[in-house]
Amino acid sequence: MGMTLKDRKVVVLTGAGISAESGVRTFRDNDGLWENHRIEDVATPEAWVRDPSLVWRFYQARRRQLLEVEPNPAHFALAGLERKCGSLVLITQNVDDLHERGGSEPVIHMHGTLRSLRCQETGLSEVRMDERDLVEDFVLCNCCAVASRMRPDIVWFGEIPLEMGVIQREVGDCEVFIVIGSSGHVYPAAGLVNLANSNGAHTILVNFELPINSNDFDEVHIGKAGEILPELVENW
Ligand code: BV8
Repeated sequence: MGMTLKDRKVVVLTGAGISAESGVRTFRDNDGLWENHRIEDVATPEAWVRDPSLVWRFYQARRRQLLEVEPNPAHFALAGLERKCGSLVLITQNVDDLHERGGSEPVIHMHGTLRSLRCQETGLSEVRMDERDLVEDFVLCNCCAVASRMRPDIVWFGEIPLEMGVIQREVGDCEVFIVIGSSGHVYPAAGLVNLANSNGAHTILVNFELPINSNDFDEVHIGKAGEILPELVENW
């Protein structure tokens, strides 16, 4: 079964599926709806201008949920894999902090993070997870003379993902590229497997079901990440 990852240069990309067993909803649960809104319609700069309180409610609910969820065996298995490989770069599309809490360090959050908020005037991000930061009202920045409304520190649809330079360099230069828990719908994340293939990397997918880009992978393991990843990591 495949190569051992010892002494290999490994890049891992995770999606919502790796946090599913922690109780964090994936984007495709409930057909990708939240309060009957398509998430693509709520997670956009236009929605933030059009109906800021709707968008704020969506993110405050998910930020508050961070206080109630725990990493699952898949997060811990990944932290264990870091110790086995020559080098491991972890990139996530997820905005929760479960990789960090599962022992992974550092984590590249290409779509931002729920724990921090961003000042719209200065662009400064700050972790804001105290009770007073998790309320229905908007939260104001500490960095401007006249405090301004902070926005979720999230890459919305239509916005440019973070750290794309680092990501393209690492994916373009790795020996093994592993995708865990992603439906392969959202670009540019979903296209990274093609970059890995073009540089001759061995590409592995771990997912609950066959995603639309499953043909792009050399090796596919279907199952719940919390159940099958620990065993896969044992054998890697
Ligand atoms: C960009 C933060 C240009 C939000 C996210 C029209 C206008 C503007 C843009 C576009 C457009 N049409 C298309 C685009 C591009 C767009 C895009 O791809 N849209 C899609 C909908 C078609 N992309 C963008 O806008 C991106 N920006 O293109 O800028 C650019 C690009 C490159 C360089 C320069 C400029 C920005 C995209 C980022 C959007 N923000 N997140 C938030 O979290 O609130 S994306 C968001 O959705 C998540 O972060 C995640 O990335 C994505 C959902 O994907 P998944 O993680 O895969 O989750 P999903 O639920 O879909 O799948 C879960 C999978 O897990 C399933 O397969 C399931 O079977 C599996 N699973 C479930 N349980 C388990 C499991 N697997 C294992 N174990 C389990 N237990």
